[in-house]
Amino acid sequence: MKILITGGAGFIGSNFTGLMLKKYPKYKITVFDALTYASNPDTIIEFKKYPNFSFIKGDIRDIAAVDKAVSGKDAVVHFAAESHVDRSILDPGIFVDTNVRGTMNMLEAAKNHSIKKFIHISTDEVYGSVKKGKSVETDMLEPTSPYAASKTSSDLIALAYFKTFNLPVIVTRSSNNFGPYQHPEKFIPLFITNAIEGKDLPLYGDGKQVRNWIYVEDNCAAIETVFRKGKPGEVYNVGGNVEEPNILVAGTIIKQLKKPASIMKFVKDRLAHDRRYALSSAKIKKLGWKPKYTFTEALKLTINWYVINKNWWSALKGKAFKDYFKKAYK
Ligand code: NAD
Ligand code: TDX
Repeated sequence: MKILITGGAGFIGSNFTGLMLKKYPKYKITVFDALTYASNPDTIIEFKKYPNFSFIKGDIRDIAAVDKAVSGKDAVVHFAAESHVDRSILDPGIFVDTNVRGTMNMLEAAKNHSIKKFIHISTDEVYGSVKKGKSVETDMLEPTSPYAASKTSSDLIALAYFKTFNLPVIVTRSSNNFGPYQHPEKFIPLFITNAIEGKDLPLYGDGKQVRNWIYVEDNCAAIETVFRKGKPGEVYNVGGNVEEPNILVAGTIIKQLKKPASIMKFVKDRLAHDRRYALSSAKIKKLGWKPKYTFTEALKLTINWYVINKNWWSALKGKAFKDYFKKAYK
């Protein structure tokens, strides 16, 4: 089996690539990634020791590059995307180009090369803010941010390729991931690394927004389960087993790193900030998957990883990051 993984130099994609290389030494795994600001080339260095690994630097917006990479493969797992909500508020255009057009290029190449399995990685943000209960796969899609809207569009195009061309597309929609190799622009790694550096932790609004956190290893195990047992044309939610307000997560990080509570600072809220995400994972549980980690133990592992791997994340918090940060928080 030859598998193409897009976005394999990013957070979830690299964790998934690591899992597949270890679990399937006979599969040929190729990562296709543009190495944008969101990636760190150091992340994939250790993959180079696997004889079944190869890497292509390429952009999913480039039809010819995509076509060449997909040719000869059996399956595609498509993670590559612009993934940060705050950046989509500052610059929505690239979210449409990458997430919508880029995904469409992947689907078109997959159709032309008769790909046997196409896993499209989506998000709980497609459902929008959830007042009560939990989102199920058939709920109405009500995305809020340009990021979420671009992911919703790409979901629907992916499902259209199943319905129209019978391309064996499966969609996973996971909740907020955290764990090793996540870019420090995102909430949990930003707060951990700022606390380590003795900087303030910028909590948006009243800090009572709720996220349904999942450890990245659990999400990767879910994607692998769907890869083996998922049904073409179906959507699978993948939620963690905890719902936690941001302010409590921030408090736990501060406590574990033995920092003063005063570093937590309330700042202006994100525009159209979704109040709560909550997923029902009943459907994927029927395939035999369930999350292994509790939030408490996974957060501890994650904090320890960032303490030990300062070289990995400090490389991502240079001048370009500081310039972005100033624009995002002014
Ligand atoms: P990430 O930003 O860490 O990584 C994205 C990767 O895609 C990077 O390696 C980047 O270089 C690559 N990429 C970006 N644009 C590209 C392009 N035009 N061509 C080729 N490669 C490109 O993202 P992540 O957090 O790992 O998310 C991966 C996927 O999972 C995304 O589709 C995202 O929408 C989805 N998702 C993420 C979360 C989360 O909590 N992080 C939750 C649910 C779904
Ligand atoms: O500085 C911050 N302060 C803050 O209070 C940041 C960066 C975030 N927050 C809040 C906003 C959210 O309520 O923390 C929560 C989590 O924020 P993000 O890490 O930006 O995640 P979110 O917007 O929920 O989106 C994430 O989960 C769904 C991923 O970035 C998406 O790619 C995924 O689809």
